Amino acid sequence: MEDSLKDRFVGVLLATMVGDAIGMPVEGWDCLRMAEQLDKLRYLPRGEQELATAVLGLVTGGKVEPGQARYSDDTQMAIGIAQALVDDGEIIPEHLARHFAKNFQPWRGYGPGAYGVLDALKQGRPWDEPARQVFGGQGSYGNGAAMRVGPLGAFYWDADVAVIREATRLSSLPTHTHKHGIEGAVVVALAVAGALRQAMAGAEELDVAALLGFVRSGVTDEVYLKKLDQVEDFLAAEPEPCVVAARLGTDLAATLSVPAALFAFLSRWDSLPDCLLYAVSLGGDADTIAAMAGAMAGAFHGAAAIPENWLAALENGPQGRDFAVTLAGQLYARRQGNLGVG
Ligand code: F2R
Ligand code: MG
Repeated sequence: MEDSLKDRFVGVLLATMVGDAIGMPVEGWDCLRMAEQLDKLRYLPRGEQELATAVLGLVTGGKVEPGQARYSDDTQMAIGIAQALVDDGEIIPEHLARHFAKNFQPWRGYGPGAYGVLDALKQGRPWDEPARQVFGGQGSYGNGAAMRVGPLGAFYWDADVAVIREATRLSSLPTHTHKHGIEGAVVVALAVAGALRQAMAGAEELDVAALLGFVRSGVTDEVYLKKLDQVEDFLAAEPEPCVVAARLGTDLAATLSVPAALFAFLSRWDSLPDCLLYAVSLGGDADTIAAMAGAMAGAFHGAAAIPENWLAALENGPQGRDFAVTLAGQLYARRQGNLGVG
């Protein structure tokens, strides 16, 4: 029982990293281009592809040399959340901001708003100023708060919905203060927690309707509620991937990428690799959609479901794959300690 929970904490962080790494080289490709290229790549010998050969090899089932798949800002920030929870046992935004700033490697592909915020934090600005001031004082509605929240969903897997909402809100504030940026993170955190709940209750098959209901129970924003309705309709109708992409969105905005990640998980929950490949195939913000779907699938299946060649391909230097496994183990221990059983 405890091993299974720990494996799912590890699964959340590692599948975030894998989804991020396989989607990153094709981030920004539209869905039709993805379909065309993936189809071509399937028949090309490895080494002939122009772009991101090694990592696309993962997507197309090829062999990839160890350590070649690099992660981006999505995983770097998820690491920051896990570290903050390990340190504090709760989200203290000021401390979380410090972790984000300490980990910040500008070349990891941050969104422009987040880049400026983290740069300002690194220079010592008060933790809550830059995020409030960005985008003319509106705050960011990008998916940056959602893409990183998987470890928080795991940590609060059996908490009340209101507790998950509040912890998620606090985790968004150092970079994302717009209500759509925050609510997107709430959707992902609830999906991760709900998936983990079902798995720990012994479910071998995901109860898709129950998971959607659980997420809906914690969402208040009308835009997201409408998107959840659309996700439900698509689950029944199973349109072509590029129709899903066009209707749900695959953009950097949270409202236009979180629903696609949820759909990828709910429609492909029975196989973690299929779920991630489908998420990438939607195109657009592929790394982030796959990172979010990965967190959900990792919560349900655990790290054991990640193909070995995908794990082997992940970068493994400082804060790489092995570090993530250790960190997720610490997050699990911290959570068990909080419960007085660890
Ligand atoms: N930065 C990237 N990808 C760069 C683009 C790659 C490719 N060439 C492509 O075309 O897709 N990826 C990383 O950024 C995303 C996470 O972003 P985050 O942390 O939310 O950043 P930011 O800058 O705050 O928001 C993202 C964009 O959303 C728009 N936006 C947000 N709030 C806005 C507001 N209030 N008003 C107007 N626009 C707003 C802006 O365009 C922001 O740049 C992930 O995909 C990660 O992988
Ligand atoms: Mg992205």
